[in-house]
Amino acid sequence: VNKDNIVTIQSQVFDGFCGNNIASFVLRRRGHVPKILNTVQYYSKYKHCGMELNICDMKSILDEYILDVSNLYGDKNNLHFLTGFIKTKECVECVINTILELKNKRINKCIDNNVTINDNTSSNATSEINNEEEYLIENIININFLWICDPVMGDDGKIYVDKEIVDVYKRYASNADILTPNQYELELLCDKKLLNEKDVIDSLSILLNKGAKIVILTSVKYNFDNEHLFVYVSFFNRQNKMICFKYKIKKFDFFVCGTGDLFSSLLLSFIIKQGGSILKIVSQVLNIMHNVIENSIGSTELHIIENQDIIASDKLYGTLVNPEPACI
Ligand code: PXL
Repeated sequence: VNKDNIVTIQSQVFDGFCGNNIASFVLRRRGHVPKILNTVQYYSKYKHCGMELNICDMKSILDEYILDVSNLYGDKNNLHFLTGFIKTKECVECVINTILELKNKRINKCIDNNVTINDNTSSNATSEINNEEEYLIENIININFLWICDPVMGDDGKIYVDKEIVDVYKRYASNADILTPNQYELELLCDKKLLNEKDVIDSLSILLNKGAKIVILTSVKYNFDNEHLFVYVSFFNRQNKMICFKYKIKKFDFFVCGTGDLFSSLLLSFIIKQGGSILKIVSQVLNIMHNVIENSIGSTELHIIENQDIIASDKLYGTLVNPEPACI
């Protein structure tokens, strides 16, 4: 039985690298055995011609998976979901319902069997918690059942999925353990332009208050700094205080879709294989991203295959960008 049960639900393209063409390679190259559901089969990320999985076909695959999960895998196996590009409202709803149904089943089973699950909502006021401990991913989310939701909707002011999906994510995305919006997606989720750090913190705080356990803004650029991008990681600590750190990243002249997909698949792998401080994990993911992007400059595609050894590695290449506290 495969203990490391990853399901990745994203787009597939004939030519190039985005969605599952990135996630399946990254996850497999890093030693995982993901189950792969392709939500669309397009020509490329630039030419969305081809086909979309219809709701009946998607439902029949996910229903079969739910049966297998309950019959074959039992309750001891970990379940990890990574969701990205889904084109239609019906399919997004189907995916979210499936994940939440499995999550509720798992929680009820744990209660029935009197198993203690990692309940991160109860704060232990008497214990002294140092900073190191409050950044441990195991203390923020339940690693045994994990949903990383990349609410893929668009980039740079342009939507590339059905517009009704915005409302679905507004209502349900905060059920995710980890949300990884880009700048435009966070603006859509919170109906707020991100012009400065206060706007970012306010928006992240809205999603955390709605129930998301960790929200990572995968990049934002400010008008007053043309040289850098900023990445933000936010969560509540056990005292229900919002923690927010930022990473200041050198901005490359490279605007190719797929960087978000590389981020989310690396993030999932590092969480499962390594765990520990979420701040360190994001530093490591950003270190790999930096190198892959730098080695892809001049191309219209991320050089995923050419950089496979960097992608597979747990080592650092070049300098690590350290997080600094954001001003809450
Ligand atoms: O990287 C997001 C993404 C995923 N899948 C498809 C895309 C894009 C962005 O353009 O076109 C098919």
